[in-house]
Amino acid sequence: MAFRMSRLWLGLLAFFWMGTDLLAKEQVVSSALSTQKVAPGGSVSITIQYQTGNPAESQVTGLGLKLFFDSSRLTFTGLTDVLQSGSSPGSGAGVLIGQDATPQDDTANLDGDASTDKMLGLAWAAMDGNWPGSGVTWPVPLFKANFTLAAGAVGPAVVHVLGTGTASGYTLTAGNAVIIPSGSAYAVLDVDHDGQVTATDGVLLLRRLSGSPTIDTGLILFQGQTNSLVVERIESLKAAMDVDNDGQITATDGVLILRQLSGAPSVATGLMLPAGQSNATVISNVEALK
Ligand SMILES: [Ca+2]
Ligand SMILES: [Ca+2]
Ligand SMILES: [Ca+2]
Repeated sequence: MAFRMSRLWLGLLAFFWMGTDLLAKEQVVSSALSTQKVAPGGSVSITIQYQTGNPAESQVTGLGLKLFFDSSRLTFTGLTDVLQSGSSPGSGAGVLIGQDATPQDDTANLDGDASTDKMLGLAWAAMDGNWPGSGVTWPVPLFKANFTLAAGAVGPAVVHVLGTGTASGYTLTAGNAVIIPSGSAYAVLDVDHDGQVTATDGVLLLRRLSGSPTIDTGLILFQGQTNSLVVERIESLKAAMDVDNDGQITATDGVLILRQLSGAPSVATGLMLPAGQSNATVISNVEALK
């Protein structure tokens, strides 16, 4: 069985690399609910869904991905509703070809986030290039990842998705899912801990996400707060701040957050959002952190 599986994997990789279409194309993986508040000790279910950036080119050779999570905050309880086959069930076209039975150690920190120490891989392939199959509803649910949030969890737990095998010529854009323990004393975006989420928090965040070590210049911080305390807090929370769902925490996220906290009518003006994201999805992501 192991031999058969490894041949399948090799075949899949070769198939992905054989393509000649070098146009930049996009496979997009996202969470149906990118931010959710959960009571510590409660169960969490994250639906991972999929679409292509260009709806006119929706059928591809497949997808391999890994899901990364923080096992100190999230206990993995299993996958449910895993997409097994696409258009031709049982014929070998558009099928799930591999799935880790249990989470593996992210020893090499493949997702670049030290807080996520475990990972789980899945892959689908269609030798006829017809995955996930016609007649599906977009975005296609790939699976539900189920967890229990640790009883003493403080601060957000982030789940990342990273592509391990995209269709030839395609790049993968994958957003994060963020689980916030409900009942926290401070909102995630209240980075100066004055008890309110205001434009000042947005300024502090944008400065830090732009790489600045000194972020309180010209601002009066709340009693007991210092530049280094706020910087440290932002560093510990920033994995939750990918509000444009492009899988990276950048100054763009800072700009979007600051605009929303300043009451701007359109937060995304002049910025390029990833496929599937809009002004409304960004606003919803920012509001979920308040
Ligand atoms: Ca990691
Ligand atoms: Ca504040
Ligand atoms: Ca981002």
